[in-house]
Amino acid sequence: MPIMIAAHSNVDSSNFALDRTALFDQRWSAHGATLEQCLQRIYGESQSSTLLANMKGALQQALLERADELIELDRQRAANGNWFCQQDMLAYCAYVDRFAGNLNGVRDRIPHLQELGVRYLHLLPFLRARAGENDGGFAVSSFEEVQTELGTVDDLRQLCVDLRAAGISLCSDLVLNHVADDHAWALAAQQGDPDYQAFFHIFENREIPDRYEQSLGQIFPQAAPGNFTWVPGLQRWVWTTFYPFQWDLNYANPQVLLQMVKAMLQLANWGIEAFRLDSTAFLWKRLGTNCMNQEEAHWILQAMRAVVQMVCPAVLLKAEAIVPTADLPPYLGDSAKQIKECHIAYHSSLMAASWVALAEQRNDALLAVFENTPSLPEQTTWLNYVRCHDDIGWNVLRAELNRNVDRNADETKADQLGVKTSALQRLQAASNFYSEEENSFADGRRFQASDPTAVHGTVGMAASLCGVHGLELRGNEMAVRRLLMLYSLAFSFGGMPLLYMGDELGQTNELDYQNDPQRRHDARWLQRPFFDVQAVRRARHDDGQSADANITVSEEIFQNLRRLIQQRRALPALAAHASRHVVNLNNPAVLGFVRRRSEADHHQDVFCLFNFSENEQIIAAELAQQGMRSAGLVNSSSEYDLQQRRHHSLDPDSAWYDAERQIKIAPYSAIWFYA
Ligand code: OTU
Repeated sequence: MPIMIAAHSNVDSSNFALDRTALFDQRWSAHGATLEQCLQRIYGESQSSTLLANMKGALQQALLERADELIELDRQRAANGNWFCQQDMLAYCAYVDRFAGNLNGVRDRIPHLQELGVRYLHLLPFLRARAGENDGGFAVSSFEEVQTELGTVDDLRQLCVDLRAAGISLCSDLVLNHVADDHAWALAAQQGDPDYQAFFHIFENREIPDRYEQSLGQIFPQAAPGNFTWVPGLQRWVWTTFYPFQWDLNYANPQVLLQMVKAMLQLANWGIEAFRLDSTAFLWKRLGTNCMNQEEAHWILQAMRAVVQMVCPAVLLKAEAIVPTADLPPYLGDSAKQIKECHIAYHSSLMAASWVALAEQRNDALLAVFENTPSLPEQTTWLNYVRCHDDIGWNVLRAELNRNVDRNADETKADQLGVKTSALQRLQAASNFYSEEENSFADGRRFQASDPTAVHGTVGMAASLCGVHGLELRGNEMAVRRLLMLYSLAFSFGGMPLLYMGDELGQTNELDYQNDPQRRHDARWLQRPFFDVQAVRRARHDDGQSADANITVSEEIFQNLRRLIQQRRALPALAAHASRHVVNLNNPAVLGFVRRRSEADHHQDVFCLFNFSENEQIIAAELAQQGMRSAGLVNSSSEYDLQQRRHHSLDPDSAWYDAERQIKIAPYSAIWFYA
């Protein structure tokens, strides 16, 4: 249920300051020591005590300024810490201008979000960005202003209120790693202010940059090669991991963390309920490493979490760390060590592996990711997605697929699975499959590759990568099944699934960016289309067309996704923390797993099956039973109650046949069995 907040809460204003002071003291005694410890680790004893004192002041101030209704929200969420881990959680992601023109336009789209069952809305960067090229808003010029074309701070606050009333939490990007070269800090640095020069990594000559470069990767090797930029105004080199106009912040300077914490708290007090912490892996630089996932980066995030606990415990932190599965768990903290970090983390290797599985018509890339995905710490969740505004980066899977080859050292077995090729070759093949291969259904493009041995990323809307061409369903049936199957996996794996704007309508690639000199070098714009209002009208039959007029791709996808989301909401075993057990079905094209909510009540289990191949697959009941037994889901002598279960399928041709005792799964289809 959405949390409803009364417009006026009845806090006695005379006691207000006193209450807040007491509240702060109480929270400081619970979390102040954690913050202190993080700061000490990052900055050492002497620097950290001044920072701690300054931060404490900023926190107290922010708590005093926090609106009563948000304090009430904090209280409710703190009492129900798993609120975002339930099976009714669904995220949606969009650019403000492309989705709805501006922030007020987003308010008008709330009914569309509600119709889908969305509970969490990530709007891509809407704060004031650099004039001209700005990496889709990821070059932030001010954390205190909204981009003029998108609206005002008041519009943003009103949007937060309206979304909250509709049970939707607004998520904002908080770009931690860098600011735009026209942010006030960067301008002051360019004017020679030493205090602000210390906000960045600035070098007199190439000596140190060259040493770092030896072990650094590259994000945009074609559009923005190298990690350092010569700034003529400074006559110095500046660290710029991403575009030359995005200056990396120097977190070794305690002032940087203090300013970013203040920026976050102001946004939280405007009503933002979640932060997507952009580029979290890159926050700390260490010579001789790739400067990703350093332990100091984790301490910074843990410090931010402690801050949230003290000022705005309703707020969620989401780590955007596009890293191999093995490097991901620390971003969610560690229950055994009582470390809290982010609440949510993008599961990018799961996303990439599901596209590999679709290309290869084989489940083993996914199995490797499943195996390496640890169970979630309390009150945390994965962000499971099919597509987002960035490229699909295949290289996160390299370690996993290599290991997979080793695991199948037995030659015959490896042959059977076809996994003898190296990880690099497999990923190269997947990348080619989605971008240039002639005899592939996919219509994507290559994105820049980071080094000669790395695999090119892939860009394109999900529907295009699945092979959708044109508006009518006829001829696109297989493509639609592929898209729905991938979403079905994101909905059932366990975590918060994310719908990327346009996918609910099967929107395809948009080529207009090629005519825009500010965007044409960045092919990610291929998958950042304008919301197709006509397609929604058609999908909902709002356009006066009768339901039996030619069915469109949009209608088929929209209606099926809605059904899937509704079904998911009714299945508690699909919540993030229910356990997941892979069931071996002895069929490399079929992925099967059981989600189990309670050891005591198997009745609530959901058995999920996915057919990644272009051919129908048949699973004999006996085989499914064997798989259940060897996964330990029932004991060796008992039967799993498959017959008595209902099933939800995206395809009428997929079904359970009692007489034949077999499950038939149509090509590129998913089935959920539930009681
Ligand atoms: C993030 O991206 C954002 O999602 C991108 O849109 C921005 O361009 C970038 O930061 C800079 O702010 O590695 O973990 O397509 O996957 O740049 C941070 C490449 C990132 C992105 C990558 C990503």
